[in-house]
Amino acid sequence: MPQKALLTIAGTDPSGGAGIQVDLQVFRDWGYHGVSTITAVVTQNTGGVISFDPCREDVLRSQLDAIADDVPIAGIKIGMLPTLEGVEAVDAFFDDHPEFSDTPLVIDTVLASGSGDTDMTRLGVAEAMLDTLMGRATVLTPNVPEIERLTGLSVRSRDEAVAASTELLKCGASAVLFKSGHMEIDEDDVEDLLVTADGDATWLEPLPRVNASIHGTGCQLSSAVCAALADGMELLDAVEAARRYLNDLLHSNIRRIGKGRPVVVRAEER
Ligand code: PXL
Repeated sequence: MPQKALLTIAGTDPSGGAGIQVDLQVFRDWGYHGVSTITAVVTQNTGGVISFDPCREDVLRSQLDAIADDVPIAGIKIGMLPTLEGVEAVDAFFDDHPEFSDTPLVIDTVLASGSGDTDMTRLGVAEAMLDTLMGRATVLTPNVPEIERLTGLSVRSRDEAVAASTELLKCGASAVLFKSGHMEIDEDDVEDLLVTADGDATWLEPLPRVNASIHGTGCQLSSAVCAALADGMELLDAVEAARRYLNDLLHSNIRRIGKGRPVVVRAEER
């Protein structure tokens, strides 16, 4: 039996801090070979996103078919998916490959860049994702601005976070991992929330906050959850393990490699 791999369906980041480039590094950290299909070429550096060019939908689909027909896949992560045509192509791919119906699927609900200043999707894409792909997810990983835009609800308190996550689950996803990072309900720690379709809402272990705006954290958390689920962990354990993995990196491996935001590095300093 060939070795199982993890698949990321996402956009690129030339700086290596986010997107496909960092997803593959996370998969490697968790002991998996990474396979990747590109949804968009993003022109960006550590200073931010400048522009993006979506991959043609038939090219996205043929990348997916080529790899899915070849390599056994233990988990799938979807990141930036900026066009309606792209969403339709990926949704049709899942329709045509029912063998993935039990494969863990983590969808990072990327709507804007982590710094929040640049739209990463075209108009109507969030709604199309809600109506189609998001319903297939094992877990969605929205941050505050994303869950507010997806549900139309404002999230300023713990109760509102539970309410918005519960609302988001109406799309059919099995769970929502709500990232409270932007909210500062606690000055020193980050307390994320896991809400499952069977009605459980669990505030997760508080982890020490890093007081810097680091590029690529959402990409890395969702990829790590994907890897932990592929390992066979229960959802709550997988999410906690992924959060601890990222939090450790954020406290030890942060460097400014360029003029803009710091990133997680895995190489030795030279
Ligand atoms: O974190 C959202 C995100 C996803 N994908 C790519 C990105 C970013 C943020 O900058 O660059 C390629």
